Formats: sequence, structure tokens, C-alpha cells
Amino acid sequence: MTFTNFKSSEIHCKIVYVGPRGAGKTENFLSILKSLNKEHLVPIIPYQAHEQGKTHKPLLEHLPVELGEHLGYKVSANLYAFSPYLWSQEIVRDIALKGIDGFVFVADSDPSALVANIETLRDFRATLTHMGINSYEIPQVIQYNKRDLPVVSPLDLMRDVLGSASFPDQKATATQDTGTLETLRSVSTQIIDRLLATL
Ligand SMILES: Nc1nc2c(ncn2[C@@H]2O[C@H](COP(=O)(O)OP(=O)(O)O)[C@@H](O)[C@H]2O)c(=O)[nH]1
Ligand SMILES: [Mg+2]
Repeated sequence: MTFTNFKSSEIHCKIVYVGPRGAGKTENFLSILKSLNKEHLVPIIPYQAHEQGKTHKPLLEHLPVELGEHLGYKVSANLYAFSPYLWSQEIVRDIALKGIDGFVFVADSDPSALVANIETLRDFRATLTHMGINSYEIPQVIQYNKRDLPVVSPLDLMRDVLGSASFPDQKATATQDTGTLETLRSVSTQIIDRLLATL
């Protein structure tokens, strides 16, 4: 839930990263960690395990970030990423989805992941519907990650099957820090604009 403290001019928001397993959610967070000023970041999740090449992957990741100032407001965001199969668990929904302000759908451009992309986005929208949230009305960005692969699904096809022509979308190669900050900026700008429009 967006939380605005008018006295200290602060805006806090909650952004959830979703996408099929292996699409690059963790890699987006690692890229954001690298790209934003280190002193602004408080990594809580076990990134070290990831960096040391261990096979264990965290199921739920949380990354608080300071996004700077927008129209005089100091903006911070809590980013969450979690494995799709945890959505059915109420505790995960409580932590990660209650009060969601916007989401990033990280799609995998590997052609073999096309169906997983479609199913994951469909299931995520259904989960939000179940929680009384209209997933088509909240700020969102569809990210086409892994554009560096030698063979990728054509953008037009991905737009078509993911219905993303109606939403802001972004090409990315998270492993090369391309498109990751742009994605975060796009979803957070939508959230802030929407909030400020209601004041
Ligand atoms: N070639 C390529 N590999 C990527 C990219 N983004 C992520 N990966 C790799 O894909 C695998 C899964 O990424 P990860 O971030 O763990 O996926 P998650 O399950 O969505 O968190 C890892 O080996 C990543 O290094 C990308 O843009 N290009
Ligand atoms: Mg991950």
C-alpha cells in the first residue's frame, strides 16, 4: 500500500516482481543493487548464496530501495520477488501481495519459456483477482528479459500472447544491466503519478 507521510514528504510503495522460474527476477534485483548507489540499499535477502554460485535459491526475496526525489517527495520502494508456486500460500500473499502498488512481469524471451510466461502471468492475474484486486488497473511493466540469447521469441509474438501492447513494456538483458533500472523507473513513475493525481 502506498504510504504517504506529508510531514516528512515521503512516499513508500510496494512493487512485486513476478515471472516464471528462471526468467531473471533475482538477476533484476542483482542488477538494481549494482546500479543504484550502494549507500541507498539495504539488502536483506541471501544474495551471497546466489553470488557464491550455490544452487540454493531463495523463494522470497525482498529488496528495499531509495528511488530519490520526485516533485519534492522522497520515494522509497519495497521490491519483492517470489516463486510462482508460492502464490497459493496465504502467508506469501500476506507478505508480498497485500497492499501491492504495482508489479513487474519478468518474461523469459527463451522460446521454450513462452507457455510458462503465458501461464504464470495468467495465474498471477487470477491470484490478484481472488484478492479483490483488478490486475489490469494497477501500475505494471511487462519486461522481455534475456534479449541477448541467440534465439529469442519475437517481440510482436510476446506482446500478442502476453497482452502487453496495452501496458508499458521494456526489453532487458538483466545479466548485462540493460533495461532493469528503466523497468523499475517505469513502474515507480506510474505509481507516483497515480498517487499524486489522487491528492
Ligand atoms: N543470457 C541471460 N541469462 C539471464 C538473464 N537474466 C537472467 N539470466 C540467467 O537465468 C538464470 C535464472 O535467473 P534468475 O534471476 O535466478 O531467475 P528467477 O528464477 O526469475 O529469479 C540465471 O542463470 C541467470 O544468470 C539475461 O538477461 N540473459
Ligand atoms: Mg529468483
